[in-house]
Amino acid sequence: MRTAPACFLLLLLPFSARAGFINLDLTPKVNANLQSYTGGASYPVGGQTRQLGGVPFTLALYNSAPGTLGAIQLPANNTLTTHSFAVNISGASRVFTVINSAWGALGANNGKIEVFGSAGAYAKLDLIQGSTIRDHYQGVFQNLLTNPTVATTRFGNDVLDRQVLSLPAAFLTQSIVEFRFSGNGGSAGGNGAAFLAGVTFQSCPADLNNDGQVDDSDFVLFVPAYNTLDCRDAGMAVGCLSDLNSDGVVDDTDFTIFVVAYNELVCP
Ligand SMILES: [Ca+2]
Ligand SMILES: [Ca+2]
Repeated sequence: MRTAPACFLLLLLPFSARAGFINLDLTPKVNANLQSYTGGASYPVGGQTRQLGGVPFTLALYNSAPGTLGAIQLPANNTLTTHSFAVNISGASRVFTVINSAWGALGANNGKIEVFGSAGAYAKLDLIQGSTIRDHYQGVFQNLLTNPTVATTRFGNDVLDRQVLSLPAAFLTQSIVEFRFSGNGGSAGGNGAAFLAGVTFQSCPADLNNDGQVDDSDFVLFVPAYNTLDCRDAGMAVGCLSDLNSDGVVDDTDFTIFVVAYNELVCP
């Protein structure tokens, strides 16, 4: 609580604060090089951590080769394909992904991401063309994207779209033990085959400046987002991370979540 003396908090913080963002390394399952895709030479290369839609992601290399950008590409063969990662992440509130597709047709369901808790907690995000994902190259196939929680970063004529999955409260007391990316790749050149280029888990989302506590420094970041309201507004901070419940607007619901974390002060 905020009534603790400052000297006590100074002693406490180094031992209780934790990293807000935890990056998943996709390298073991990378099977494609996005640099070789249409327009893909404009993409950043792997082997670095890069901010996309306000969130840091660890970008992978393809076959450890310099100048590549690794991704996990679902095949375009109408066969359900599943990529699973065993993880151990406690206290997560949100999962961010970087997903686009090769090709795409409006409305097609190209798969899903799922997270599984240590005691049965579960959450998923469907990968629907026009809502949460689209073709990576802007100009052909399906380029529409309507979900206000998806944040786009442009690289020439290509994009990387960052999705967010808000987790139910059960994940605050259960560890995430598995992350899963799966889908039916559709037909070659047709409905769309999704690829995954980044995964980042987040705890303590109200810690907007990512320093391990929720205080006035975060409040001054929250207020302009609250006043802007709509995540699609050009004046909104990149990634709209103040939208704590991931519904596309920063409103009283988010403020209520923020206040609870502010009163706790130190991230759990
Ligand atoms: Ca903070
Ligand atoms: Ca919201």
